[in-house]
Amino acid sequence: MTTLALVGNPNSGKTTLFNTLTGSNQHVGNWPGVTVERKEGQLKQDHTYIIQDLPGSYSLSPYSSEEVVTRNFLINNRPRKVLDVVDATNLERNLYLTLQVMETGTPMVLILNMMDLLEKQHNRKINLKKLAYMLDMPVVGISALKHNNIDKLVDKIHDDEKTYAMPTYDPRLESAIEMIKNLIKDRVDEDQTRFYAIKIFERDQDITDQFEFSDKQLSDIDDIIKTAENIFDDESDSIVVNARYDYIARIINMCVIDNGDFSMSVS
Ligand code: GDP
Ligand code: K
Ligand code: MG
Repeated sequence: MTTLALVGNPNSGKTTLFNTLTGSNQHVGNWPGVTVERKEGQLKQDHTYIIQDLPGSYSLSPYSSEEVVTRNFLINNRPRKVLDVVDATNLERNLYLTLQVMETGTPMVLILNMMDLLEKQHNRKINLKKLAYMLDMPVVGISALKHNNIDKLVDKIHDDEKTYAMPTYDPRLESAIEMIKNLIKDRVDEDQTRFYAIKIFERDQDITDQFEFSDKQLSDIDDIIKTAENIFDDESDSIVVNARYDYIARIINMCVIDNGDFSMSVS
């Protein structure tokens, strides 16, 4: 059995896609300890694939039960691939979660859903090839509602999973992440080191506690974080938020064409 995790912002169309991919082969329950619905099902076209519909999330920070369930599943259950469902009409906002999923090192397929709606917005186009190139991962545009391009998505599900280049942020932030990575590198899987290092940098208490660091280590980590906070004149979690949005802005700049921009540039 191969587990695939459906991840995305609320209302990106995850459940619609889940129903399309699994048909009636579904099992619905609850996640242990929380009143968050748990849904899994077999891929209609190939029953060796189990699809887990994870709760809608905007981030992998412990702000809500939904986000905690989603992040624990990605980190602890290690699905073979993440099917990241993104609302194509809201690309900037949705990519914020995409970047965080990338930080976990899980192989991914980026699914731009709601392409039927995007196509009606004549002023905006997304270059999917460029997006795939920049994110270094498979990208497919679909409409879960209209069942467009589902066969293409199923092909990508069957492709061998691949790693991708990690998004990199401001070099001054990268050096802090690197120092924290060095402190934990023998204790976590290599592909998950970046996720853990960023969470520790953000002062995520749950994750930091898991490591049971010595007082000396905690004070070294605190020095690393405070040095970065002085350089950026900002709180560490907000440094990371800004770094992700800067990265997304660069991607949008390269991959999205707004007709408004076009008419300005020829005038
Ligand atoms: P979830 O919160 O991510 O599970 O999102 P849902 O699957 O519940 O979808 C949210 C809303 O978007 C529903 O009204 C769906 O019918 C609609 N929707 C989902 N996929 C598409 C799509 O590809 N095109 C359009 N036009 N609407 C969609
Ligand atoms: K919903
Ligand atoms: Mg849903």
